[in-house]
Amino acid sequence: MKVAVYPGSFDPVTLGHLDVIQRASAMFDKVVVAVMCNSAKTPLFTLDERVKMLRESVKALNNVEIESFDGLLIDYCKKENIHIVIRGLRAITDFEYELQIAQTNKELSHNMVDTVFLTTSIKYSYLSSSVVKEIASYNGDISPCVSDFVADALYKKYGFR
Ligand code: COD
Repeated sequence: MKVAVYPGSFDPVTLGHLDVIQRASAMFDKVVVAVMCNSAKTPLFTLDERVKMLRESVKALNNVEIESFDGLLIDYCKKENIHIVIRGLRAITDFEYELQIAQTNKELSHNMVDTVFLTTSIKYSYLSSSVVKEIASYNGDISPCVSDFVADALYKKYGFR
């Protein structure tokens, strides 16, 4: 069985992330979406909230599971016996960061973990969780960027609901 993990902060999950999850779920027997900690970012949503939003988002996809992990990605991969990591690429600016993570994970795992990159769908190429949070914090329209329940949660966080 071909299993892949799609790790990220998902703070919160956007339609860009969901597009990658849908496409990956058609390529692999099982996709585990792992909500992880990125030490460079301070999350708006708790781990629990991010997991719940993702579970709600992927409930129609039978071969997708949502998990969370506090630690190194390669330790999660080792624990779950997963050898493929999925990451998304939007622009050249993503590339340097993503390549560094991919090579680090490959080295740290002694070549046991490889990364597969899915390029963004053009309509979501501008989308990031940070952009969505910025728009929501000014009560702007985020309906083209996230699901309705994620939009609700964002407006609540910023005191607009
Ligand atoms: N279209 C396509 N892809 C997208 C889009 C979009 N619109 N938006 C985001 N993506 C991609 C991103 O490029 C990324 O590949 C993925 O979706 C997740 O994005 P984020 O922003 O939610 O997640 P990140 O980049 O903050 O996740 C980083 C991790 C948490 C995975 C990383 O920090 C990590 O592995 N942490 C655990 C500790 C560890 O193992 N560190 C060692 C690695 S150096």
